[in-house]
Formats: sequence, structure tokens, C-alpha cells
Amino acid sequence: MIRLFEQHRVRRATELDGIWKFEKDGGKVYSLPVPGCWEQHPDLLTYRGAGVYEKKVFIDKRTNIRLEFGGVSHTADVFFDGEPLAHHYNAFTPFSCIASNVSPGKHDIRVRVDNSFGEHSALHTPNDYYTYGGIIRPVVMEEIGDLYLKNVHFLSKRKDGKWMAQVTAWVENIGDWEYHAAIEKSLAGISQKKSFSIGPGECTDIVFESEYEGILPWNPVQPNLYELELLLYDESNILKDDLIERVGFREIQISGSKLCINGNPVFLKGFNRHEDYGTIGSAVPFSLMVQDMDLMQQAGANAVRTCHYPNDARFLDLCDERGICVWEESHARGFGLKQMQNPNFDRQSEDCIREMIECHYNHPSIVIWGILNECASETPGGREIYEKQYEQVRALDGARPATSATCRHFADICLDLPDIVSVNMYSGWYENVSVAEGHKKEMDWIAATHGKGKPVIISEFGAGAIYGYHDRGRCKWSEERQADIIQENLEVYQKDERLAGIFIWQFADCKVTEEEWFAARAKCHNNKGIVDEYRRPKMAFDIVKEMFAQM
Ligand code: ADA
Repeated sequence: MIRLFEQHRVRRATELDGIWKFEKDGGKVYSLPVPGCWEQHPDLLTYRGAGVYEKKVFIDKRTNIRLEFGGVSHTADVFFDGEPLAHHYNAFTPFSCIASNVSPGKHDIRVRVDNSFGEHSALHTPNDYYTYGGIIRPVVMEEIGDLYLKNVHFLSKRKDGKWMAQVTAWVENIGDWEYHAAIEKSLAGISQKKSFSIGPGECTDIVFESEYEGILPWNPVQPNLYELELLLYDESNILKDDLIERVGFREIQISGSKLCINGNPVFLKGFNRHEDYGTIGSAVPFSLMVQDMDLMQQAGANAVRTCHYPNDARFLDLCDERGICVWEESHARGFGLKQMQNPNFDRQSEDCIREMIECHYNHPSIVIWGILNECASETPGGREIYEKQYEQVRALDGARPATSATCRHFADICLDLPDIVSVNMYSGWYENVSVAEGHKKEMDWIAATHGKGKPVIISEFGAGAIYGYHDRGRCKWSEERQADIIQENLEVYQKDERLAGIFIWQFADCKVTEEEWFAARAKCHNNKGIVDEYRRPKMAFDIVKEMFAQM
């Protein structure tokens, strides 16, 4: 299951979840589940390197085969019957590839996967989260014609009290000659059909604009969703392909220091959540995504930040259904200027941002795009990269605000760039200063910079605690002290009308890389979760639940 709803009723799609053969470099062969991290196998707990996954498939008639990968960590080279089909870097963005004119019979799909570190990997580095190895998200195999529906974007806005929407459909011609075809768009009772022609090797976009009556909008309290269906017909009006999306009519605006949905201010209160669980790593199965969602909602959250990378589409679908607002973030955590000047950094960042927005554009729950968490925003060289990335995000989607969480307190020279100023604060944990004092200093500084008047989000705050460790003196690392520090933070933030939102760092404990991080991370985990890596609540969970209910 690559999405929480069927994306095709006409196009034949086969999920390739199940056991794949895995040959680790150096020869040993395993049977590994896909989706899955190879670290879940007892022989491969700490394996950092490469290996080849293999799956045999059977095709019953001549066709074009489209393979879609939800996520491969962190680099994939895909081969079909030994022919190279795709190269993709980044564990956290989906990609697809096409094998044309495939004959009936048995065929071989191989994916060489590499999770090694080095200059070749500018974004996956030793870090305060773990880069696992494997085909970590679902894979689907589809049969398509020479003409197929490649993607669709839905943009809604209110005009004179009515809902308008623009639907843009992309069609690709992978054949050798020109086609005359038609697309029919159906949404909320409105159907429109447009004919078009497309040359060999072209990709063209067809745009539908319309007004919609009787719409139930999407918002956190009533997250109404609609099915958007595209049907592709050939010149004899024979149905050849389809693409189904799920959308929500909503509009995001900034009004003064507030973030608004459909004109109503929304205060975001929630968690930073890594995709990581116990011994199964970043290939979090859907049932455990639901468990995370249920726990976050039980704690009273209405928002989640996908720190620090794009998330699995199924989790975003869940946020759409539950009305959980999402700050989705492109892949970057804590890079200094030297790391940002890695020769691969710009291209790998640009690819990640483009794939994130192209693939996740239609999720109504995504209300903010984030970039470059705690990178070198205090340097002119860093600023150049921030400017470039903000420009790219806004070119791909001007309808959502963009931000970047900074920790360059009192030194950041980029606060003029984001639509929302976001700061990561650890008063009471890293800084022995009262939260009230730290918050005042920070807000005064923001008001004295180009951040003045913009919405402000406390994008991270929290403290560490080892699950089950209790101390009558409430020392640091005890559950008691974590609860105390989070409570002190929430008491300050709940009184500050200037804030547009707060995200606790973090929802659950997550694994980190031993290199560079073991000393500050007991168990080689980031232990600031209000639940541990097996989702066992710490004392702080009930404090958050009690205080979120008051906010
Ligand atoms: C930073 C960073 C997080 C995490 C956190 C911490 O704010 O953005 O990824 O590393 O610090 O736990 O110290």
C-alpha cells in the first residue's frame, strides 16, 4: 500500500511488497522484507555499505512497465532485466522509472542500494538521526500505455465567497509518434473534458479551472476530502488510463503574526517526529504510523513537523484524514558552511525540494514548507544557499508559506527570507536560563531584525529523559526533569499571543549514528522523546496532554 486510497481503477498496478533476495556486497545472500531496513536482520544490525535487492516479476502481455519507489535509503540504482533504469539519491523522496516495450514472461528487477557516508552523500551524513539501509517504503509496478497520466496538482482558493480550483494534469508520451487524446477531470460533481495533441517524447500539461458549489472545506477540525479523478481517452474515445488523487479545499494565508486556514487563525501545537521505530528503523509500517498519530492526538497535538526530511505519503495521507497540520521539511540537518559547500549539496538539495513539492503538493494537511534546519544562516555563504532554496520553493509552490528553523541565535542574517520566523530553543536543557528569560531575549532580538512582524514558531524545545529513569532530585535525564522543563516551556508559550505555533522536540526517541554522536547520546539515541523508541510514554506525555488541552 503506497497510499491510503486507490490511485488507479483503470491502470493495472501491482504492489511489490514482500520478500526480496538481498545480496550484500561481498557475497552473503539474505531474504529481506520490502518495505524494510536491512538493519532489522540480526546479521546486518550495523551494516553501512551496499547490496543488491532482486525480485522476479511475471508480465502477461506486451506493455510498458512503470516502477514507483516510495523511498530507498539512501541511494538506488534500478535495473530491469540488467538494463539500467534509474539512479536516485535520498531516502525520503519517491521516484519512478519506466521500462518500455516489455515482452510477456518473467523479468528481473534489481535495485543496488547504498547507505554509505562520504562526499558522494551531502545530505545523509553521520547525524542526530540514523540513516538506515534498504528499500524502506513501498514499491509498485504499473502497466502503462505510450501515453499516460504522469502527475496532477490541485490548487484551491476562495474568490468572492466561492471556492475556485485549478487542476493541472501532466501527460507524458513515451511512444514514437504523435497522439491525439482527451482528458476528463471529475471533482465535487464538476466534470470537464479537454482534447489535446502530444508529440513523441513530450510531456504536456492540461489545465482545468472551475468554480465549485456546496464545498465542505478542509480544516483541522473538519478535514473534508474529495476524490479528484482524471481519465485519459485515445482519439477513438477509448479509456486508456486514469489517475486518482485526494484533495481538500483550503487556503493558507498569513495575517499579521498569525497563520490562517480559510481566514481563521490556527495555533500549531505539536511535535517533531522522526521516521524511526525500535528495531525496525525508518521503514515504519502503516499500523505503527497510526499508533503514532493516535498517541499525538491523545496528547492534544494538531500539528507535526517532519524533521528533517519529507515523509512517507501514507503518513501524510493520515494527516489529511485526521486534520493534522504538517510542516514538511526538505532533507537537511545542522550543516555548517563547509558541509553546505560539499560539491553535491546544491544538486542533492534541489532534487529533494523538487521531488518533495511535486509529489506532496496535493496534501491539504501540509501548511508550511521547511528547508535547511539549523544550517549556516549566520554566514554570507550560507545566506546565498538559503536564498536559492527559498526561491526554488516559492517557484514550485507560492501558495504555502516557507520557513527554516534557526539556532544561530542573535547571529542569524537570514530572517528577512522566511515567511515565518522559526527558532529552536533549549532553555533549561542546553542553556541554564529560565524559559521566560530566554524567550524574552529571543523575541526581542527577532523584533529588532528583519523578522519583525512575521509569525514566530518555536520549532523545537524540550529535554532528554531515559525511559524508566526516575530521580527524587529530578536530575537531568530523569523523566521528572524532562517533564519539568517541558512544563516550564509550555507555561511561557501558552501566554504569548505573538506565537503562531510550537513543536516539542521530540515525539519519540530515535536512533543516531555512533560516529560523532555517541558521547552526547546515551544508548546512541536522541532521548528527547516524550515516548521512547517503542512508544512507551514518559512522565512528560501527561504534562503535555494536560497543557495542550489548555492551549
Ligand atoms: C537541534 C536539531 C534536532 C536535534 C536537537 C537536539 O535543534 O534541530 O535535530 O538534534 O537539536 O536534540 O539537540
